[in-house]
Amino acid sequence: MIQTLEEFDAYVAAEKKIEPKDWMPDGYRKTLIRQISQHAHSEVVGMLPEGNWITRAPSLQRKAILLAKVQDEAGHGLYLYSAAETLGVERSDLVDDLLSGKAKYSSIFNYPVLTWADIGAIGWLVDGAAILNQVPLCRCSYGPYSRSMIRVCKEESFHQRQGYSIMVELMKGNEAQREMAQDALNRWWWPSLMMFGPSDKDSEHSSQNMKWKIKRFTNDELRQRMVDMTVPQAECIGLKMPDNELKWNDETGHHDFGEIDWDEFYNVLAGNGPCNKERLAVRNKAHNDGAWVREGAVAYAEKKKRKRLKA
Ligand code: BYC
Repeated sequence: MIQTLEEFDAYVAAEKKIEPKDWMPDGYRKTLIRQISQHAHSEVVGMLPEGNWITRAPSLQRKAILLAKVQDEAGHGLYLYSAAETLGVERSDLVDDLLSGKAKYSSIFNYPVLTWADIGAIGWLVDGAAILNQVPLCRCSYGPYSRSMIRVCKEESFHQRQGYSIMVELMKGNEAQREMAQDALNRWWWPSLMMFGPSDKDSEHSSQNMKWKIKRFTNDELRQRMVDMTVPQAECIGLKMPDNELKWNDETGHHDFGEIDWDEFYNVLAGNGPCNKERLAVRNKAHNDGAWVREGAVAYAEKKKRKRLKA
């Protein structure tokens, strides 16, 4: 068991995992609680935009797939809240911070889902971005977080494929369907790039979190990967990226791309995106409506405890 800063540093340097009972710097604990809880909230709020489309999926098969995907997100939220709890916080406090609007969750879930093609774009782009961000987190220095990411990434990979497959189908369809797919890409592309966080020069946590091996790549490195990975996928099915400055750069071996609208990003983070208020209102209602389930679970646990004590 790690007991000193020297041992902690040596473990991190040797790529060994830090476990809940190990000694760790306060800042390490704090940043992990912040990141893991924000991540958990994102999974939970992420169910809302897609959940709205379960009843409107165009076929039984698409409905079953979407239902499974949304359930997966709930599971991801649960693993992540559990991982956060290993750091000494209560899940109910984390949830309270989400419900009151104090805690952050991913900016991406504050945009409206207007058509079925948006469900395709979300799977393809949002889950695509999630995979790029989360695969390196499987190697994060904190054991419980890194292990929870393994299963999450496997499931995200299926989510990404289901999204791309919706886009492929729409692009094989009639003109109206192709326009719907293009319109969804136009609206989701820039917000998806914002998912990776502020540019490196403005990212306050990156440098320390890289030293602690929580983060393995910077926000801009992962964003560049997203662009390089997605552009050929769009071209392959006849979609045009909504960025006039996008072009391949032979010298760097990457795509150059346009500037993100950072005012929009910070505005969404400040709670003023198109759907921030609606998302929190729906989440609060779901929490209040579910009070009886929590009360029932607590009563049952107490009954079992009483029985155990009697025996
Ligand atoms: N949205 O110093 P920085 C999913 C905040 S779930 C909102 O670069 P860091 C999915 C950041 O938290 C997707 N806030 O921070 C689910 C920090 O705020 P505080 C979620 C953002 O931590 C369902 C401040 O800006 N994924 O994919 O080094 C269905 C400064 O940023 C955002 C995760 O949570 C944003 N986009 O890097 C489908 C992955 N970006 O706390 C899909 C885990 C930044 O100082 N998280 N902020 O007030 C991470 O990898 C990192 O936390 C981030 C940010 C890359 C997001």
